[in-house]
Amino acid sequence: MCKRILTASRILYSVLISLILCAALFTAGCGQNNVPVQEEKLIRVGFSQVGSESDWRMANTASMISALSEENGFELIFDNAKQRQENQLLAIRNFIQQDVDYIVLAPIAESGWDDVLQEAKEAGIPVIIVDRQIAVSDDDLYTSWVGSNFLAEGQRAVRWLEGTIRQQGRLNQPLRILHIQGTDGATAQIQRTKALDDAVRTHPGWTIVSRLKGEYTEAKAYELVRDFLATGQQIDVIYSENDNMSFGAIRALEEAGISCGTDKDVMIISFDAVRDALRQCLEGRISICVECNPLHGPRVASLIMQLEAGEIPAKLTYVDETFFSPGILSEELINEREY
Ligand code: GZL
Ligand code: ZN
Repeated sequence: MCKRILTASRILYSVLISLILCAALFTAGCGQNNVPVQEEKLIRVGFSQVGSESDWRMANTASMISALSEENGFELIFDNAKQRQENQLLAIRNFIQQDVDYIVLAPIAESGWDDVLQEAKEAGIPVIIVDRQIAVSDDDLYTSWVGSNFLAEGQRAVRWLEGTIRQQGRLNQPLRILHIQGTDGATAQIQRTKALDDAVRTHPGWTIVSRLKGEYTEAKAYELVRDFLATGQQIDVIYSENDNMSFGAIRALEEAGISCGTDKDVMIISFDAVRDALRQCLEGRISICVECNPLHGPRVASLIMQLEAGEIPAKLTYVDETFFSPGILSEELINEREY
């Protein structure tokens, strides 16, 4: 009898233990109020980038990737459009298909976005624009924009040019300008060009000898400037709408035996102020580097966190920028910069 009681109680005991163990295992994965602990939900962001045409663009991409990282709470889906708008439209439609939480667009040009942004709006996906701006029929098609005041950049450049020409005592002499433009229809191209056109209009002696479409790339600018110089036309200034095109122009000028610098044959005005351009400026080949800040990642991340918290962010956020000329620059200043 006793043996039987012993066995029965042993069975009861082991059933009890296994029940307690099961309960413990089951509750282990649960929070206080017995709700399954959710995996930390990542914020899914689709980012359509213009391409990788310039040092500036690479720095912009690096800034976005490091800010929209998993440890910062994001799942980033990145698309490089290789400088073709149709690839950006495709990327945005893919992001809508994947039902991302946010779309970030660095638009190659200002026009052509109404339809695809209407589709994003109908899908309930907020769109943040970075860098260049978009011209849309309804500003509600995007939530916020972060970027540069490109007109102010251009005005900084022409004000510096006027001051330098005055110092050289040649303000009322003819000034022959070679204008190398960025991608047609990009806000940076439109507004940097407007600043130059306004300055030429107010300085009778200034003329634009030729406008070259350099697409923001070194290779294209080199080709166009080399062919221009072969015509034998004389110039005093190159107004180059980004540093990579300036690098191409410098290569073509030096091949043609033309010196670059403020007191040399040709003065070069350049935009972006990436590290290699600052080096060329310190060495005197570029006369002024007008800064264009590519580090939009942290601003975009904080915009998204504001939206996540139900706040309404500013519609437009301009980044801070300055300019550099040889006198201001030093090796240590250049080494401290992030791009
Ligand atoms: C400016 C940006 C331009 C840079 C170029 O914010 O759109 O595009 O000036 C880049 O270097 O290619
Ligand atoms: Zn539970």
